Amino acid sequence: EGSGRRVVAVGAGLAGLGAAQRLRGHGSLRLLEAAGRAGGRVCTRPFASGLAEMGAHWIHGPSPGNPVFCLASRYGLLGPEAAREENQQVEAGGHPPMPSVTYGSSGKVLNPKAVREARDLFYTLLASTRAFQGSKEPPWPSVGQYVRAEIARTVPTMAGGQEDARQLQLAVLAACLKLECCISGTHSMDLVGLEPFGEYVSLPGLDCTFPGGYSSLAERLLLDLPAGTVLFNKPVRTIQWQGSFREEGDDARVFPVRVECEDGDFFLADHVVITVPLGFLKERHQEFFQPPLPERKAQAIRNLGFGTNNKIFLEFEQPFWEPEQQLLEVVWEDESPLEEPSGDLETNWFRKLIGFVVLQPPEQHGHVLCGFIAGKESEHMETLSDAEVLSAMTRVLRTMTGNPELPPPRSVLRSRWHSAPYTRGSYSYVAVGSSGDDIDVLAQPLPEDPRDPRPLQLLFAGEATHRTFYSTTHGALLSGWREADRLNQLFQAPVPAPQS
Ligand code: 6YU
Repeated sequence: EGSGRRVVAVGAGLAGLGAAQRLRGHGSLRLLEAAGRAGGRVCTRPFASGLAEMGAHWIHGPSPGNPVFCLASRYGLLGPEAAREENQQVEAGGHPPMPSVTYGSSGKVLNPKAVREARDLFYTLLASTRAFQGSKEPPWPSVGQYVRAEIARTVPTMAGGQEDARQLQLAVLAACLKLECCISGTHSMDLVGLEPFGEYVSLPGLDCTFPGGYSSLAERLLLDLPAGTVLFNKPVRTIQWQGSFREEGDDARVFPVRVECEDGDFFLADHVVITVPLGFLKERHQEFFQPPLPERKAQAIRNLGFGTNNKIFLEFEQPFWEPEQQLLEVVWEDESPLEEPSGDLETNWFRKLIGFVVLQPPEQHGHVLCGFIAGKESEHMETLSDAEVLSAMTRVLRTMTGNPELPPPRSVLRSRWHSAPYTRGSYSYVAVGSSGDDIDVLAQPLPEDPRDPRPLQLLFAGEATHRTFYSTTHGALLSGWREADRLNQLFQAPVPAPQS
């Protein structure tokens, strides 16, 4: 029986909420959350006349194998489109097609055929990275180096050898690499390991959004928990483990773990489920755990990648785009993946922006574009004022549309995931020098010895602990369920007779 076991979970994102959902009814559970709300990187805010997703945007691969899709459907949180059988069968391989227009920095819309040709080449190259999964000797350490080497090989025959057309293809390929940086949440694809890249699994289904906001899922999960389970504004400062802690006035029970909050409050526990983001762990793991984590675990935290992808929402009085367009892409026509990008963040940061998704439907959202920008440029953007971001975006759009009078957006809202002290970035990737094994090491509970008389003191969940679905909401949810199941199994196991 699990009754009497005390469990603390740290972090009320989808991993923490998922764990809490499955632990209901077993022992006593407290969920400590640093912020004043649940959801973590699922974060919907009001903007313009509708909603803005500051974090997770889509259900990636909404189909029966996706637990976020299943839960959201069960709770009735999705629109009729998402529920359609045909939508659940689309194999988009993580790059769903959207009606789009591609603007060039010369102020003209680029020839869709030329753009498609370059993009097809890029996705063929990206798909070919799968061949290196498990390879002992991949030709290059990173996805970026591999893709660029392959591009260099095709340059002589590219666009029939016509110089102008070739330059355009290269510029589009440079834009494709930036988009991939957003998808992987990294500064450069040169940081993303080639061999492990193919381990990430994309599920079938045409990516969909939550009409009432992604946060409606977190709120629904919260609602199902017994009142008082979650304590908000309770950042945890340290987790002491392998200890012998007693509650004042109760000498009978001894707990191996003591969780101390920044406000001095503390909680004694048998088990702690840790769901804080990898970015937080990277920065704080040394002081956060006492004693510190075993070297293997610390190494995995250092090895795995955690970068930044941010969004910039712009509200316009009137749309300058056509109603059917869902994606406005930008291409800097003087760029090439074969040349070093200009390293000057302050003057050129906005060149990393890949373009804008049009929020649909306009009747709900107003005329709103959502820009995406990854990497160091994105982190630099976080340090600027709203007015500076708005004016840079206005300049980009005027350049791209060739209309120097294009009215500036009426308002701006952006995410700042790198500066967020309890996140420190957007999501994880498998960096050069790490592998899927590091994800499994990160996910291993502690103490390591399975015969330890006080097992499962520290359990690790969160998107970065899911080997094939890292960087997603379904990866996060599944990781929370996984650790709850681990505990539930322990609680159901017969208690061994005390040894004399
Ligand atoms: C998805 C999508 N999406 C965009 C952007 C971001 C993310 N993701 P949480 O952080 O949620 O919870 C931890 C909690 O812990 C948190 O509340 C903290 O406050 C708290 N905490 C921390 N420290 C604490 C302390 N000391 N004490 C107490 N509490 C503490 N995922 O499925 N679809 O469209 C996007 C996107 C801008 C930032 C996303 C998307 C990622 C998800 O948001 C994220 O994985 C989960 O929400 C994390 O949940 P969690 O519980 O683990 O942590 C090949 C290959 C490539 C691989 N990548 C391809 C996939 C593409 C990923 N997609 C991203 C795209 C977008 C647009």
